[in-house]
Amino acid sequence: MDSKQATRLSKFLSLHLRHRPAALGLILQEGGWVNVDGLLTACAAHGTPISLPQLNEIVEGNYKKRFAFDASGTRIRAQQGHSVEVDLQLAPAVPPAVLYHGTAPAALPAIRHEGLQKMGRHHVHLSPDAETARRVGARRGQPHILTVDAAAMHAAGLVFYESGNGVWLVDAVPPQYLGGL
Ligand code: HQG
Repeated sequence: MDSKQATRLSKFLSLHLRHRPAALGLILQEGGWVNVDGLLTACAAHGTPISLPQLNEIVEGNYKKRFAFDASGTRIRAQQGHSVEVDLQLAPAVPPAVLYHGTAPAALPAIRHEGLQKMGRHHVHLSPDAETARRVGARRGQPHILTVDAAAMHAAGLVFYESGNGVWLVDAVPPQYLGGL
């Protein structure tokens, strides 16, 4: 599979495992899981056949680890980024002292005012290093990098989760915890 096809199939899977499972006739199980067999059958039935080796390649080859199999390998889910109501059953975790968020300069006035909000997602997504944050922010043009005083937030009782792929998730980041505004 060439990288163009891998990207196309990965986007197709993201769309359905995060946002529109019903469009493939799928219902996400608790934790966001679907059966691999059912997923591949549904993809084929909807005009986008994906073989099991291709699926393995997408899951393993994706540098962001967007998708994960369960321990038995019979189920798959998106690790984060859902818009459908789903409980990913993530355990609260102690964050690194400092986390990073890459955003667009145009968003800064609103962020100064109300902090980071989850917008269309279930959580605010934070990166463990500035380089990753830069890549996330670059999706919207010239990125602006904010630092997040995660240690202080954690000490104040705000709850963090770590998705399976190294993204840190939190409900909101009030402006007083942001650096670089
Ligand atoms: C901004 C991709 C105005 C926020 C990436 C961001 C990441 C505000 C945008 C993952 C705001 C939301 C998440 C406020 C936040 N006022 N704008 N108060 N608070 N924003 O895409 O963090 O490809 O929902 O800065 O790589 O950019 O999906 O979040 O610019 O890991 O796997 O509102 O999405 O991963 O944008 O990206 P998003 P994000 P995937």
